[in-house]
Amino acid sequence: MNYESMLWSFNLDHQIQMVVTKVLIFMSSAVLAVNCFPSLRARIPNGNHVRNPCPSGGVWEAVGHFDPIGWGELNPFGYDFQSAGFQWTESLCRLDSDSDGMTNGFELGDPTCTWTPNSGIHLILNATGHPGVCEPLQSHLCTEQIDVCSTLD
Ligand SMILES: [Ca+2]
Repeated sequence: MNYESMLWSFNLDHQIQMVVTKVLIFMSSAVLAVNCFPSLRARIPNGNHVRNPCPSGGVWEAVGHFDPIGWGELNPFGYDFQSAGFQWTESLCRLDSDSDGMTNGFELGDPTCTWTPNSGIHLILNATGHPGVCEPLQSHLCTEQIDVCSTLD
């Protein structure tokens, strides 16, 4: 192999490495963008205890996502939480992200919007609903929205 072909081979290898590196970086970013971060649950009241209102039941682990385990698209609460810098703010608390007539704070057991992650305030109220899924599912407000449960069951 002469010098010129070695150089060409090196350049091709280098270019392939650069493409592979860019693809890996892009894929990592995409995964981070759509996957939930379990630590975010501690930033909202009752973040580990939001029940799944769909027939499949259980706990909705990723409250800000349409998928209960956290992959994929953010739900309306997820977008509002993101807009709030992933912090439980009074304005986020007073929003009704899923347009079901109940504030996010009411649904997450903080109706007075006084809870903060580090305040030591222990909620005495349980989450009453899901701030990103319109409930009750069969109410007139919800039947006009995306049927979240149909994608799960
Ligand atoms: Ca609501």
